[in-house]
Amino acid sequence: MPAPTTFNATDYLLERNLAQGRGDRTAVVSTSRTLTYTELSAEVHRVAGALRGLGVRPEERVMMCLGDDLELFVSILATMHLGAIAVPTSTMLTEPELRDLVVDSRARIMLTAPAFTETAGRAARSAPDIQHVVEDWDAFTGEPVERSYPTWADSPALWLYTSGTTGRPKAAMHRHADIRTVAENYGQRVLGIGPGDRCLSVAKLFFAYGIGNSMFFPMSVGATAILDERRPNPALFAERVREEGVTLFFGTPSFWAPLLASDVPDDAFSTVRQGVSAGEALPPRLYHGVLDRFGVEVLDGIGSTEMLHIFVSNRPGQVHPGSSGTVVPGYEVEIRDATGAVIDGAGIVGELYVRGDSAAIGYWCRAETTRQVFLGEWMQTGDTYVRNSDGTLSCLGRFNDMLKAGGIWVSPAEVEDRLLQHPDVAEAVVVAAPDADALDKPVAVVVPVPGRAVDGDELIQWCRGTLAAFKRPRAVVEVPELPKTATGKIRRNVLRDMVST
Ligand code: 3SK
Repeated sequence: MPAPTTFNATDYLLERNLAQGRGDRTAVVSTSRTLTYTELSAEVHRVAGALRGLGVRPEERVMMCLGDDLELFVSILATMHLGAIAVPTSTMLTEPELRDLVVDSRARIMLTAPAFTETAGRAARSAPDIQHVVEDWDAFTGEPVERSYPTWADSPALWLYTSGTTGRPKAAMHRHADIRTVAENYGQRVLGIGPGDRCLSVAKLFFAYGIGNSMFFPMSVGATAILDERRPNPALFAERVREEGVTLFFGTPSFWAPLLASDVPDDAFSTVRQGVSAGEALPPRLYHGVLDRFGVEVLDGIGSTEMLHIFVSNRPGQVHPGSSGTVVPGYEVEIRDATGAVIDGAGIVGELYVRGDSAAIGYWCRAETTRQVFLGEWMQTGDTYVRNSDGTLSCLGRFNDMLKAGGIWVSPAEVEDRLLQHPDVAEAVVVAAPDADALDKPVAVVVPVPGRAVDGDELIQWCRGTLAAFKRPRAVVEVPELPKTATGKIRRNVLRDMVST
């Protein structure tokens, strides 16, 4: 039997740049420090030593809850360098939400920071398998590990938790090879990224979209990543674009909409050669607004955590507003009807399926869900799509009930559970409704307990108590009863129409 191919993603992203004479180039600029590729390599080896000091072994999960700064950037690379699995998690979750992930992953180590003591620190300390919680980064050091572990292309490298198409968060498991695949397919072949590019992303490193934008794409060609751990406020990010001479800017519709409503100067993005948008469909109004006012052409595309990055995208100079564009090199897509038959023609609505080499190997400990989503080489996206007569593809929403708010999956069931814990609520349903910018946000439709009335603001506050802010309903609509089918199923489409008008 031939030996598997040895391939380590940290070698590809980091050491290859040193070997190819790019060691003096700037690899990463955070709000606190700037590192060349040579300096970054030394940091990665040092943190790998610290991890080894904690007994980290190849293929063991190392969980991280950190903002977009050097500690997180270096930790991800150091973990993969050791052959272990990097598990960056959202910094937006509450303690119970994070605890579920820590327990699910069975990680022994949590890398975090004092800013997250109340969430990640507490979540980790109460999880049965955790043995080390690292918060003091000055003390976290060790004998440098110079040589990477000889992982195979198929070895697990990165887990990303997603609510995805089926509610309960689950870890999509990615291989070392997937990282090179997305860097080449989208970063290089679609964006044409080169060593002179300077990348800034509003999506953070714990998202698939963010880690591609801020790590895989720039490092795959010796370019520069600009990190910013702050919330993506238009004025702050526009300032950063100008200060750092950003050339590739990765946004989401939830960023472009407030940017257009802000008084950011019209020349603020003059260094940007290309804008990118993902997370949810970019309304044409936002595309034209950003182009007309800031002179930035924004490429809308669709990706998924399961495919690691974008697999359908518009192309530079050939944008079809209101569409996700065409399939990215290295992928194939099909639109299928409810029986699974492939729809060939234009104008017929169906569900989008994709195949390509960056597909996750499955979800950690979710055999049934894995079998439902990964069908041989194909992955069922859960998105409703239509092929336009010019060959481009347009997204029409979700095939099931999951919704996306600000580009992040929200499970209605999770929010409904919380609402139902309130003593005044008898029944609750959460659906997506477009806001003033035509971007979906969760809205709760509730039936009060007989004899009681609900207070919308109080219910929203109630949700804030245990749910991450992006999941909270933005509005509450009180109804005397819910529309149901003859078999008692809630007619969510009726409620969606009701709150959307
Ligand atoms: O939501 C998307 O479109 C997306 C894009 C790139 C990577 C990951 C995701 C979820």
